[in-house]
Amino acid sequence: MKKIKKRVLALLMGVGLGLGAASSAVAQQSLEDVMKARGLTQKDLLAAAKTYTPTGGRDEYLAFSSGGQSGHVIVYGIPSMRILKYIGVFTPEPWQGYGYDDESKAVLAQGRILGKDITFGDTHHPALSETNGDFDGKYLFINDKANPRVAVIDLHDFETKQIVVNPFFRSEHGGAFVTPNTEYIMEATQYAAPYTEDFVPLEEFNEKYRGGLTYWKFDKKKGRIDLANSITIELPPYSQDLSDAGKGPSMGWGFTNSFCTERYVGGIERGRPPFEAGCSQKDTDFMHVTNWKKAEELVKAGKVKKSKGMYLISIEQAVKEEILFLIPEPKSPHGVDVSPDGKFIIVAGKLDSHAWVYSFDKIQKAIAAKKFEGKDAYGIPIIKMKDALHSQVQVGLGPLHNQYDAKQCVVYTSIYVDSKITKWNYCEGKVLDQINIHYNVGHLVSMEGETVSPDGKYLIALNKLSIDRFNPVGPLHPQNHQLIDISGDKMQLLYDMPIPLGEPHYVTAIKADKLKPAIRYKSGWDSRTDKRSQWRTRAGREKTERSCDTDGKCTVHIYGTVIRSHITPEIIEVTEGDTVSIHLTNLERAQDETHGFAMYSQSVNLSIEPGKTVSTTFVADKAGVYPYYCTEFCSALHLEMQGYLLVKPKGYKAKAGAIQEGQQYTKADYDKQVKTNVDTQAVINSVVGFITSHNYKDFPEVVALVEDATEQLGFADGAKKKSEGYAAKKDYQNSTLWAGQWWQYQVKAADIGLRAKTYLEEHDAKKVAK
Ligand code: RUQ
Ligand code: CUA
Repeated sequence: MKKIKKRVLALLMGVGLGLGAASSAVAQQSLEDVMKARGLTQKDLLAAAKTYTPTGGRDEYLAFSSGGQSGHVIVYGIPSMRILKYIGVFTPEPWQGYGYDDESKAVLAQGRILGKDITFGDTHHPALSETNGDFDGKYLFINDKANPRVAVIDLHDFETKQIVVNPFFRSEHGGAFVTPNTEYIMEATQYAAPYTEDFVPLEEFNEKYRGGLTYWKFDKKKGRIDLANSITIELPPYSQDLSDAGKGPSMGWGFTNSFCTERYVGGIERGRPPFEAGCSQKDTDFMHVTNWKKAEELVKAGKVKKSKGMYLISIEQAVKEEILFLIPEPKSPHGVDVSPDGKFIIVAGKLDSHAWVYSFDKIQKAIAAKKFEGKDAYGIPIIKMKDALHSQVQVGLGPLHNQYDAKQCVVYTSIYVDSKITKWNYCEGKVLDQINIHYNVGHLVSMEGETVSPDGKYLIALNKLSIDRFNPVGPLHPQNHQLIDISGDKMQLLYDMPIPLGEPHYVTAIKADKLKPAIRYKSGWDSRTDKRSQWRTRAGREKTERSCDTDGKCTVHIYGTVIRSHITPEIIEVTEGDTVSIHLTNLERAQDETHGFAMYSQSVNLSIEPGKTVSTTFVADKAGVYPYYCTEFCSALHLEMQGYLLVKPKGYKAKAGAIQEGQQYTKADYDKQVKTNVDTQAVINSVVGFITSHNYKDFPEVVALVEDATEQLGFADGAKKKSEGYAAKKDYQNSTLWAGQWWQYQVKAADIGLRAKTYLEEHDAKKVAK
């Protein structure tokens, strides 16, 4: 019994013991010893204490960062700055099976452009869904600058559900930004191009090239963008940049920056001065002010024509209907950020040292009085800067973006050239504090800083260069996100976090308790369409169906399942030339029991989380033997979670005879295995005794574990019956093998039971009377 207990425990513990000695040595050191050895100051310790998160601890905020050129989204915790997940969005991501299973391939295929697969994206601006101007924790949107696309990520499971391609644009930058109730997601062009797909010479730039602003309609019930009810407003060929949606008094309006309103076209090789020279001549560019509420009313009144599947409002119509205005803004501006109360819009001028505060009230007064300084070349009325400006504040050289604090009138502006962050008061127009950044800060993010009720607390600087901040890893450097404490009057730098995955332009951060992600899927779930999969399979219902069309082309559908620690089926037989479609359902209910599925030479790699059904389809075009296995270390017998795809040559005749087993078993073997099982059961019973003698029902985590363990014991019982059946027939080969399977289920149950026991011990569970 002792020996068995040891054996079970050893098996369950696997590797990873032996830390005891080292940790007790550390415990003997004093804090001063460590500070001395590592050269740390009191200030360092304070910063460490503000970010350090003890084992098992959770973060207060979650950050969703663009993954830049990786086309992914990076999720990390604040203040620990621990990376939690990369979400595959525009780029395949094998760990999640994204771009490898049929279901997610279909999502990526929505992003095809001009008939081509685009397997990368230049992700820039993540935006969280809002209700009444506050983050609601339901969806995340992100844009792709290189290929004008927007993706929808459902925060119920952190998976990408939809990609939409802008039918008019050839490039974009300013997206995604959401309106206060996620009515629309804003996406503006960057580099002007013709709205048609044909060739138009650059000589016709002013007449035929166009910018634009799309208000993508979001269907909250379906959780998807609705192209048919989306609205694009045609804009002049200025390089539109970032946007922001109005709120409170400015609800219904949108603001979009631009640069290169000179409409300059470079051409170094033609002897022309380059873009950068011609695009920075004028002292001011234009802020575009758009009225999306009114645009929506026009659509409802049937006044807007459809083009390429959505509503398109021409510049002419936009001017006539008074939904589009321009206001001069500092040359080559970047961020345009509406204040939490919706009364002000702060614009930072990249080539200027000022931040410019516009008053929405003044803008409205000018519009109402039809007080304009003139029109641009496309007939759009221009509001005089003086008539719209509240104040103009010197914040540093090269201001880019703004983020709001919980404190009234306080805003933080990233200062690119000076490598600083400036904290200032935009109501009174005075600078409050500055901090150095390493180096050349781009965006910055405060906690829920884009909403009607920013939380303040932390600020993260997203830096364009890291230079000497980390151990060198070759010419391509990691990115550097710097965490800053903004809870006091003075900003305090807490932490440098390297990001090794593309240039993360923008981050948005939400209070973690607003997110309610699922632990498992409903059984047989297709997570990409959010419906039960037509390929779902229940335990015991696994099957293979082969059908051939009249040309003799055959398709084999395998309805399979995965559960600790086997894949059903374990042997798949097909004929050379067959199309093979493997559909796997994870039968697990337990938390974190994901199984993988990888196969030799077919580029097949699936991630099957509890409840999920995924498929992979390929042509078995070469006869041969193709092992497959589970890629997640899911259990002690994970390595045995394996199988073979046998692709038989056409016309193959099976040889006579059964599979030769390497081992022959006797009654003695059977009895030995049964004894092991009986002893194991005693261990399980003692664990069960411990659990049930405590108030485990007060711990939902433990209740879930107990359910899982009970299920495993049910399977053990099934195997036990089979084993005993064969033993009764004196078939000791099969009885011993099934007794082994019975033991496997016991081991899994014991594993879960011990986890539950440990949990109860760590959480000081109380003894209860039975
Ligand atoms: S912007 S360059 Cu968000 Cu500063 Cu993309
Ligand atoms: Cu399932 Cu390893």
